[in-house]
Amino acid sequence: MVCTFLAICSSFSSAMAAQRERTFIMVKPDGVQRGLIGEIISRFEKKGLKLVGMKFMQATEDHLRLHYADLSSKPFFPGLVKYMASGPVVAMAWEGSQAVKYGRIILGETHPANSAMGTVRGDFCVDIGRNACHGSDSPESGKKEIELWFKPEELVSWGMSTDCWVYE
Ligand code: DAT
Ligand code: MG
Repeated sequence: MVCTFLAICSSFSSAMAAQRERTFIMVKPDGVQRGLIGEIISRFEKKGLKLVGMKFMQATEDHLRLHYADLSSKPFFPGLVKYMASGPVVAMAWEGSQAVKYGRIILGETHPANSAMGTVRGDFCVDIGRNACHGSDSPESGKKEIELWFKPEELVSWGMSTDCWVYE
């Protein structure tokens, strides 16, 4: 029995490596202030995604201008950068099959009003400018954002023992 289980788990690991994707998830200053760190992390854990990087930090406005560079022409950009630098955030890298897509589903739509109950933004947020969390919108931005927020040595490659119960 134990041997069968180990065999399934070890045959899985090479298949899993091939479909690995990473997303950058952040608990924003309002999420931290409102005590939502544990709640948000918990939803990613329960989904079956794997945490590969995490830090509690206060980002500078310069760093956030880089993070949100694509939005620099938007009228809300200066306010967004100021608010994001106003308090600590939790920066995280999560890994798994379709991690970017699942991350966006867990967090909900950009505007909480369009977010289904059961999503973070649908359950806990009201205004678009206080939507508690960030999630990468494509595998490419996931890679770019993780490189912006983490040094390579801050990311951990590890085998999660439940992987063979999450992936077939
Ligand atoms: P998302 O965070 O869902 O990827 P986005 O990348 O378009 O959304 O925008 C980044 C953040 O900027 C978003 O989480 C909240 C803020 N934002 C977006 N549109 C806004 C608007 N029209 N007014 C105020 N803030 C806005
Ligand atoms: Mg975005």
